[in-house]
Amino acid sequence: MGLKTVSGQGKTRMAEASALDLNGVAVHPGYLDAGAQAAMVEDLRGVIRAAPLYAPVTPSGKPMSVRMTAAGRYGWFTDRKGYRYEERHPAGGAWPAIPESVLSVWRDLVSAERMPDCCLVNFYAEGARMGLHQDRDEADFTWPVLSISLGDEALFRVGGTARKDPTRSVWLRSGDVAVMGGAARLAYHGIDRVRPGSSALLPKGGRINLTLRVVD
Ligand SMILES: O=C(O)CCC(=O)C(=O)O
Repeated sequence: MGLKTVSGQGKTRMAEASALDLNGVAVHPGYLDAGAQAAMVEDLRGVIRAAPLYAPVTPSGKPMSVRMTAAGRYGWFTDRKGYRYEERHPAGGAWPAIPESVLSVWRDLVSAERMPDCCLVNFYAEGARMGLHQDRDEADFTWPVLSISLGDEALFRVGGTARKDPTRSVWLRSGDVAVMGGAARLAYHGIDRVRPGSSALLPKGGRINLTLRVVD
């Protein structure tokens, strides 16, 4: 597989020229090199300082195993009142801006015309997972969802647009980027498990997933 060099932020990333196709989801293995991953984590420390990770609860009252925060105009949010986008962190402040290092991945792989409104930050400690679901709280499904993996490896499962459709899985590694667009925009997807200690990117271990979405 050939490699192409992508520049952005004055840094150089190596991106594989062709993506893997997982039920229509384009997975770009090794999209961010080690330097770009470390720089992005540094930017995310600023996001988390301004908008600390919190423990979300589903509408049925079940605690989610991931911890969450967000950057951008909106944060995706869940509590007993339902799934929705909120303009403020639960502590009351506006969400911080989406770091340029993150926006540059969106620009490279999705669009330079329209930036995402929300960068959801999911943190997976050991044992955290995310059940099979569709991303459908946005107004316009013509915009893809872009997802960046940092830290420990995670088993990513993707099905079709019906819950019963057959699924396929791939291990997402630190620096991988997945784009869910076209027919796969509404594909069911989830994280079955994380492999603890599989990456040294985060000093205390774990996995960060960034999910970028156009909301309205
Ligand atoms: O952690 C991941 O890779 C997927 C996250 C996800 O599916 C979501 O936030 O909707």
